[in-house]
Amino acid sequence: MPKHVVVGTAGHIDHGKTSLVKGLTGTDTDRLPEEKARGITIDLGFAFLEEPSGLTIEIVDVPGHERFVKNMLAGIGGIDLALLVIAADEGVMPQTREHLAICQLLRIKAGMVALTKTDLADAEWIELVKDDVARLVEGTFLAGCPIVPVSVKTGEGLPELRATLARLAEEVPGRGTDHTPRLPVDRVFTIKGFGTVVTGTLMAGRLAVDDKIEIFPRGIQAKVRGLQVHGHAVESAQAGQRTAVNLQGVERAAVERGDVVAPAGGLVPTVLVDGTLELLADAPRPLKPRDRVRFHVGTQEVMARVLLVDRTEVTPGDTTYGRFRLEAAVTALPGDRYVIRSYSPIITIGGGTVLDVVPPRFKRKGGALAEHLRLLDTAPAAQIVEEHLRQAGAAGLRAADLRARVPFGPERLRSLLEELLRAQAVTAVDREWYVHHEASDRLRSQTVALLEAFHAQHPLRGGISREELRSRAGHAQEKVFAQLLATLEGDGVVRSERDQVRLAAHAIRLTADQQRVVDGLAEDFRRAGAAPPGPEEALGRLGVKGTERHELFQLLVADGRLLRVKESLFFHAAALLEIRDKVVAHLKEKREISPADVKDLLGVSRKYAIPLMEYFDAQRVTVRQGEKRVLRNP
Ligand SMILES: Nc1nc2c(ncn2[C@@H]2O[C@H](COP(=O)(O)OP(=O)(O)O)[C@@H](O)[C@H]2O)c(=O)[nH]1
Ligand SMILES: [Mg+2]
Repeated sequence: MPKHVVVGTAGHIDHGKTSLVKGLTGTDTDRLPEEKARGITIDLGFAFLEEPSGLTIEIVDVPGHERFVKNMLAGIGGIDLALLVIAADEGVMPQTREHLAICQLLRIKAGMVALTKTDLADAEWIELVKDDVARLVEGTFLAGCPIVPVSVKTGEGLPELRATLARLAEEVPGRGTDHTPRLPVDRVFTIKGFGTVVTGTLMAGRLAVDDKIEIFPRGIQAKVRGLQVHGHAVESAQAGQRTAVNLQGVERAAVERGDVVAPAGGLVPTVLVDGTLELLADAPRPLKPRDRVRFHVGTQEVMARVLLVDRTEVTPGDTTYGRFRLEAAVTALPGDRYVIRSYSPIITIGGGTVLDVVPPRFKRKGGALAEHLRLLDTAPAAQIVEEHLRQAGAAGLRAADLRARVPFGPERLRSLLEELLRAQAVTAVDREWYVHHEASDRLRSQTVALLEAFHAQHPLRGGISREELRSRAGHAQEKVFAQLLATLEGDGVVRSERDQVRLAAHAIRLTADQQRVVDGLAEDFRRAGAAPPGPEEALGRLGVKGTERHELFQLLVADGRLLRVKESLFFHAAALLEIRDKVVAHLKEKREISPADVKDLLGVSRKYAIPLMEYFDAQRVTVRQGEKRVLRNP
């Protein structure tokens, strides 16, 4: 696979970034009419260099003006190398420092300095500026980096600069393939006849024509109609490439810079982001809870309030954990770096690593949240996955949910889940849901305790309905609960019949008097045959006050000795069987039966005859034809 390395310019306005990119590539990245008129870069510009080795260097040219740092941030997120441009005649200026700080906060790994406009300074001066620059980058990712003097005007130093850039690019490690593909959108436009096109640097993975994608955080699903890289149509784009994506069926107005194109369902939008939080040593004042800041991640910028996790303020130079309550949803993955700028004055003050994009609820006081974040920040990979599952509780998480919450690719995640399964730290349901063992143990003991309590409260009830039990067990996730009941049954702890669940050890134990009533009721209904008494009446005869809801009456209903034919009309099961045999025999002989026939056959009034006929219809024994019935299956 040919390699693509993304280089971003950085540095103060007018220090020669755009001229240098043009000198290197021939491309004038100031393409907006306003940029041409004012002679300054406002928005991101893009160019590229193809090295003989097959390496492509993508260049993102950023604006240096302090008012456009927001645009600079949108372009710099996905870069591999920083090209810090400092004019030899002017030296280090405010945005030189700010851009360097931003690159440092974004954890850009490497880069170089171009000391431009050398035709405007003498050799002695250039040496002084070089020393200055070396001091500036001390202690940063650029410490000891190449500092190449160059003049675009005379062309002096350009070949050396290009060679240095190519050498650094060769040294950039290839982007891993085990990542969810992501394209943070930096431009949106329409092309006549094609519709909406978005561009961005493909951060990870691979994007292909016909892929089903989603525009996050908007939740718009679409298909990739076409892809272009450097103006050429391609079938697929790979990590590191500047990519233009033609989206099928998406309105121009529906997408904006800051959105993220990724596989449908592959990411989660969030308005809460937890992360490490470092305040720059030269931040003008401490950061306090509820301070309003500009939160930048990927190509997105949203306003946010800071919440501090384990302290009342962050002093400049300090690192801690923080939570951001965002005023609009963003889409990021743990491991992403973010930058914050103060609301006013608009300057870069800090940043950090995203740790959690679906932060659990925690009590405000107490160290639980700090503990959780420390774990996500520092623990081995398997423990990070385990922690997410622990927090998910009995509801568990699908592998697909986890993928959008962890800083690892799908393959790594799968092997981590297998590791956790082997260690019995988690259990899998249907090979799809993962539940932490603490949660499933808790659910198990909770369910057993619920059954015990139910039996104690209703000693005469055979069991509780499965759904009722599940809802009492905190509305446990269906599949998780089904698996739990199956396990409990396999372990001989629980029995379930139809939709009823009971403890295996539970048996209905009646007192002598309760036994007398139950036997009496059964006997009464048995003897009454086709003309049974009402429940109240039957109970009354045994000296008990109550309706069919009485627990002793219900006991006979639950064990099937009494069958309900209609509302409060119950028959003894044996009696109902006899009635059915008689009706069927009659139908076999006469082919049809009327209500009057039923009355005669059973010697009962309409009050019993009509509900019985309807009951046999419902039981699919008979079919109604006018007022008469015939056998359903003669
Ligand atoms: N003399 C001289 N002028 C330069 C050189 N490079 C750029 N400039 C000028 O400096 C000004 C700002 O350059 P530009 O590339 O727009 O700077 P940017 O704001 O950093 O992108 C322009 O007028 C350029 O012509 C150089 O090497 N020598
Ligand atoms: Mg420029």
